Amino acid sequence: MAAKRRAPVPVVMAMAAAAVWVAAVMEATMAATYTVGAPDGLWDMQTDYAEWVKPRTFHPGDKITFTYSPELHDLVEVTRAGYDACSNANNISASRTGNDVVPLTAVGTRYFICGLTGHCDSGMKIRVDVVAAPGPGPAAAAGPTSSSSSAAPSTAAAVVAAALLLLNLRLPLW
Ligand SMILES: [Cu+2]
Repeated sequence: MAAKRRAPVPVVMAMAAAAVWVAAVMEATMAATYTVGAPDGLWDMQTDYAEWVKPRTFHPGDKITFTYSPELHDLVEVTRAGYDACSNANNISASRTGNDVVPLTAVGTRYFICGLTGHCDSGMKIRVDVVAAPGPGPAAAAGPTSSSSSAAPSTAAAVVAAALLLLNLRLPLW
């Protein structure tokens, strides 16, 4: 039945669109959003951020959200030097919405502090290492963390490949 070679063009296009849609959904579910400090804390004076980042692995495409009361805190992205010195004098960016979403766009280390006097010195500072997502193969399963974002591109590619295969065979999907 795979030899039935008369799928009308609209069906083929619908299937291609479905493949793209599936791939997009896969990508969306693979990229993770983390609320800084959650679930036990938030962006506050109590959370130990070194402990918070330890079991987590951040990849490009992930996002981190800083949730806090803007009356009490703010968010300043700083350089390594600013982080070490708790200084926001040469900040990279600053925001104070109380719900600041920061996309982790690339591999590298990001530094954030609270800019209010004394807060960074009291521990309100976080360093986030963004590392490349593992490639295809066993390495993806061997990681110590359970980050759901591993192997996103390769999985999405596999879905597209499978969808294209189905498309080629013209199996009756619906
Ligand atoms: Cu603060």
